Amino acid sequence: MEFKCGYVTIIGNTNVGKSTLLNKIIGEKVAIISPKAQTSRDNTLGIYNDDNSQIIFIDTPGYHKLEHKLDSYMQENIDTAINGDVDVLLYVIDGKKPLVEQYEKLMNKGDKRSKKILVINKIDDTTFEKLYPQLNELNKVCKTDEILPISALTGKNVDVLIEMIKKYLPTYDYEMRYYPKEQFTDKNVRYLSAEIIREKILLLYNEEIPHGVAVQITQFDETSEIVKISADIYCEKESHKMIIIGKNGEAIKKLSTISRIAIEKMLDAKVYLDLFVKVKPNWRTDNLILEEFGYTNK
Ligand SMILES: Nc1nc2c(ncn2[C@@H]2O[C@H](COP(=O)(O)OP(=O)(O)OP(=O)(O)O)[C@@H](O)[C@H]2O)c(=O)[nH]1
Ligand SMILES: [Mg+2]
Repeated sequence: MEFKCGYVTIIGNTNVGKSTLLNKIIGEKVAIISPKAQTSRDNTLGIYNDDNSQIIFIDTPGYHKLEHKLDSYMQENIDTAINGDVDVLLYVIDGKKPLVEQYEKLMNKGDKRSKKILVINKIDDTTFEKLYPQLNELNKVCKTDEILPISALTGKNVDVLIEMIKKYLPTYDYEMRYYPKEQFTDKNVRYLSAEIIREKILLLYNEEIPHGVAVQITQFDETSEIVKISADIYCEKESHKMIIIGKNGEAIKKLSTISRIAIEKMLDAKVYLDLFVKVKPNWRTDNLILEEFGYTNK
């Protein structure tokens, strides 16, 4: 018997589809997704299992400008995830944007010993005519072990990617799994619930609001049939609080409803969700508050 087991880190610019790819591979929603930049803040493990392998994927925050201490925390997460004992690094780029330019920003990232696969995502939303000339240019400069065009959204070539990764993982002559076969992430439902609320905030409000928002679960009571969840939504300004709540509380009602439905789907249970909006000026630059919110690597 030949068994494959190892670590794969997914890196790339913000919004290229790293978390979408992770969810597609795992077949569960382990990371939140949004059309806005800087969606993921933490590293998230997605554990892929089949009969002859276990692949531990690490989804990272996207590369972006460092403005706040929160950005430094996100950058630290990427650094940890690429410099550890990583067997394969996936460089994810957006097939709808200039390929060579995106590749060149990633080409020196990570440990020299890791194998590297350049993944060109979003090919469902571009044409061969647009891609082809760029692929020629890319081939001339690209030093990764493989290049693969995929669509994380439709799943095109995701199975090919899995088989490609397996080639580069250590081989065992016994079933080697770091995690139990039924475990598919390192995150618990409490964390995932907070993330779902943040995902819906990214969906409903303009860019400026979600980037300054943190969600804290204050109650998670699963003792009765209806799961009772309370969450504090922290924003940076009184004016943002007004926008989040909306006229006559309509905006927060909508946020609460769509968040509740998504959490119910995840938990497969009825949920009672209570949201509170609070203001903490400049929390993104305050080490103590970042720590309180769980944005710390200590
Ligand atoms: N058309 C198309 N859209 C995609 C694909 N993959 C992801 N997207 C979209 O791209 C946007 C960003 O996706 P995410 O998965 O959140 O991107 P990310 O790289 O994790 O972003 P950060 O967490 O901010 O670094 C979302 O609107 C996705 O629906 C794809 O294969 N095709
Ligand atoms: Mg992400």
